[in-house]
Amino acid sequence: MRTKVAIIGAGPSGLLLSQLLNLAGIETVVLERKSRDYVLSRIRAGVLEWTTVQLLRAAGVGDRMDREGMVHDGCYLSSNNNMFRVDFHEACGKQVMVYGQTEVTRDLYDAQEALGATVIHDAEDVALHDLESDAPWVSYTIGGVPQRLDCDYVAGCDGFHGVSRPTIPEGVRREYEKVYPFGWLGILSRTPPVAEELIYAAHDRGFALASMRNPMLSRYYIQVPLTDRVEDWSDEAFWAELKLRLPEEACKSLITGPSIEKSIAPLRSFVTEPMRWGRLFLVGDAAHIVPPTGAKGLNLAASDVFYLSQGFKDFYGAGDAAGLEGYSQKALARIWKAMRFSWSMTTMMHRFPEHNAYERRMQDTEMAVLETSDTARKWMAENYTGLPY
Ligand code: RFL
Ligand code: PHB
Repeated sequence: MRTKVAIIGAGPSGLLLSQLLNLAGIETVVLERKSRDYVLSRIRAGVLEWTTVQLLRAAGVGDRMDREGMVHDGCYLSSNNNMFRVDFHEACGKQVMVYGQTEVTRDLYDAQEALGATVIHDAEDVALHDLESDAPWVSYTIGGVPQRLDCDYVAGCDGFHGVSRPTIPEGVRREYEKVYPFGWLGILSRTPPVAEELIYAAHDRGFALASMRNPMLSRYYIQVPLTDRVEDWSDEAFWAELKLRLPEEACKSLITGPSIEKSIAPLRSFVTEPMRWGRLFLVGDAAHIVPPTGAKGLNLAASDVFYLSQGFKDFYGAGDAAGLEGYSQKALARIWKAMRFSWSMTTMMHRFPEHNAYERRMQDTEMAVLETSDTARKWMAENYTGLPY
């Protein structure tokens, strides 16, 4: 088989890239290790920057998002029971869309099917070859039978644990990493959200987040030690701990119910440079990971896809390779700013086992600065709603 761009991974990065390229008449083949049902069972991001919203509309997958998604003009922050609101619209004239990653992925699958794009599931043993030549190719197996895909370029959209990044030789790859000494225990429950907007709560017992998917589906997280296991947390224990951390005012309207999903995610900041090697481009979580506190992971995947799809359009449309040449540098400039925002929100709002009384006071004071300074809230609002492409 032969195609122009071989795309490894059918997460949001891979499917959105494939969608934009196919719309522009550039042929792709997506190779995904898991089944479609498995991909669609993953519960992840919930907040879309406005630039992501516009990109999804441009990709022809905005209709259901515009009908069912919830536009939020602000969010609440709380510091040990003192809750205040950051009004994004007032601070920077922008807003975000609350619409689950699972729904974005489902919409992309449907749109890919309508376009007749090729997405191959259950592709195992994917390996990338001759990436420094003019004729790269990908080998894989389906049900144990070897397959070969020849292409012009490879887009590594295969997430943090994929094969694309490790294909870049160690001497070329530079990696920057910070692992945080805690994780997020998250649950999904068929209950109305506790508030009309998200609540990010810093508390002496640890961080908590109240989020949502729709008016009858809530998503809550609490910070837990890395040694905790999901089995250690009954639903009752989760709700009890959440109530202790969310502001009392909000807890009055908290409705609890059985969890329909429960999982623990470790928190990490990670960047690899460069994001291009020969004919391989890294996109999304394959190249970088942010802690979820800033809601940036999926949105960074979208901005990478934007830059790379523009590069391919210029190259195949007008023979102009400048966009492809400049992809890594352009994408990384935006990524590092989102890294800084995600790190600073995480550092301000979580309890670190190694922190002393001075460092705790600094965290409280940072929250107080956000509460009282228009300038600080403007900075947060600009970053949270998304920096321009
Ligand atoms: P994905 O989604 O990991 O998809 C990669 C795909 O590649 C496949 N794959 C392979 N395929 C073939 N061969 C191989 N060898 C392969 N290895 C892997 C995988 O099966 C998979 O289908 O990466 P992608 O597309 O770059 O998308 C990134 C986003 O999923 C991620 O950044 C976000 O979910 C992060 N994130 C959030 N981002 C936001 O913007 N806003 C949020 O509110 C937000 N909340 C979150 C999050 C991530 C979380 N977790 C669980 C890490 C909340 C959580 C709890
Ligand atoms: C979510 O709804 O899953 C979510 C929302 C905001 C975040 C992280 C996760 O910062």
